[in-house]
Amino acid sequence: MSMTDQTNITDQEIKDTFKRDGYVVVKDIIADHDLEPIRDHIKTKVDEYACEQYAEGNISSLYETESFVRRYAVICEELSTSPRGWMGNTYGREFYDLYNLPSVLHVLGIIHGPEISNIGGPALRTKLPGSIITSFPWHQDSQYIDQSTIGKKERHTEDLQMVTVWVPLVEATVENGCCWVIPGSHHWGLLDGARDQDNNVRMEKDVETRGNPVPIPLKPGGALFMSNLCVHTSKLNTTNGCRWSIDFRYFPTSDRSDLIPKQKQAAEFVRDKVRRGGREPLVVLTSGHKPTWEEWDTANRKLQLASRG
Ligand SMILES: O=C(O)CCC(=O)C(=O)O
Repeated sequence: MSMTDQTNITDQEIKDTFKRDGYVVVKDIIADHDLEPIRDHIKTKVDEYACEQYAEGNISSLYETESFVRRYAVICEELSTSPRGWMGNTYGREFYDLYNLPSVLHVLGIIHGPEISNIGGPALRTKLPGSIITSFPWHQDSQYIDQSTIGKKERHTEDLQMVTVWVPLVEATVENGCCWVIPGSHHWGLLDGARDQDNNVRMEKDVETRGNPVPIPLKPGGALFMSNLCVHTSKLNTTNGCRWSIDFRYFPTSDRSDLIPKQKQAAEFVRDKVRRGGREPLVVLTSGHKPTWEEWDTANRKLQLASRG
């Protein structure tokens, strides 16, 4: 299949752009009905949260008539809270389906090759109005994957190609805090940086003056595919609504035949870290057996049971 018809970018352009810039934006790649189950998941969680807070007398209204973009923001405003992470166990059939969307796998096949797995859990994000903690400082995703301890620098995945797929659930604009990237920065290698007390990674060098940052405003339906070494950030949301998005990651399955020993070791590091976190990496592209939802669900439940001892 060629992507040209739907997205106005050819397979060759996808390949060349990703190689040159360390990221590629593909518009109109995900149908709205494929995003709706994720939005429904969020709506359910926000509703549960509103009911809980209302029952405890912490908020004066359930804010049921507020829009998708506004409801959680209004609740958080009244609670005077602005959390870094977003509540909710982001796991279920709707996420399995998203990781396996044929159009997304098609692009991944072009830039990443065969035999890849999803890391098993997404980052479902809201950037609340004025939230500093979710205005993520410049970083490379490898830094988050590799460095689990505050202040400690670890290097595991510098030589492993991983791909982040960043997908807006509402229109992402400069005003509400879309992603920014530095084209070509994936050629800089894994840069020094460490997690700070707030859990966000801080880099040691001033990357803004080393490259030319560009914003990536994106409408729902589009996706930003980024290398794990692409330097990126997202800035302050200056609107009064939530910027909802989801991002999920892929890495080579550790038994892929073209991996050199240090890449295999890095793939095993990622696989084991994911498993310790209670998720089974999901093989999405393979010439072998591809797990069904039921098989993946069973594997995840077993891991969860084992971790409870
Ligand atoms: O969604 C955002 O605001 C930032 C996302 C990001 O930095 C990432 O996916 O690594």
